[in-house]
Amino acid sequence: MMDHPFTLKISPERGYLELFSNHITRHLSAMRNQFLDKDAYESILKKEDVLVYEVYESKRPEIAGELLHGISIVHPGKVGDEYFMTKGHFHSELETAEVYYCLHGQGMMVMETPEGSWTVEAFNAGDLVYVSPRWAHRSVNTSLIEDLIMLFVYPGNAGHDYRTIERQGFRKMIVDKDSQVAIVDNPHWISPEER
Ligand code: S6P
Ligand code: ZN
Repeated sequence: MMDHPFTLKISPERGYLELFSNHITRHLSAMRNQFLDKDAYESILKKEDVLVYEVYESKRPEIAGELLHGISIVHPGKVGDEYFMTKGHFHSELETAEVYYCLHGQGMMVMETPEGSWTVEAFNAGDLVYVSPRWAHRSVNTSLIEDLIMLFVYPGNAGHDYRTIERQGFRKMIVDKDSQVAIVDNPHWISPEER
């Protein structure tokens, strides 16, 4: 099958959404055990199952050669001291990269390799973050007021491995420490030696 090229309008006026064909919503209830502060998590959840982030995908075949793309929106907020963030994942096909372009807001990309190397990239609107092959990635909204809106592009055959991060966590967490954004160790992280 040969698809015809196409253009998508991406603009704040259109809510970034026009012609996107799949809408994924992740509420707090879908993020159990991802945030460190369990009491804060339960107490927010008791009041409301808040929408933490959403993704608008332009559906393409999930095969090598295609480029999957869409918009992710991480809403502002915290669970305890920890900023709202995505679940985060490795690509099942580990040797696949991803590009994120920040359209609005500010954030941090938390990344790590299966061997436990880690890095955190801070970015603002207009910045591009390149996630190299092999690096798990999680986007964190470090604003408590504005949405973090990103365009992402990655290979069609990448796939998602959420289970590894659900099990071992990310090594670093992004928290609000005395009204400053801070990178701290995750005390629950399971190191490669412990796995
Ligand atoms: C997919 C890409 C993004 C994320 C989105 C939500 O490879 O990295 O589209 O899916 O940022 O994050 P997550 O971790 O819930 O998939
Ligand atoms: Zn990805």
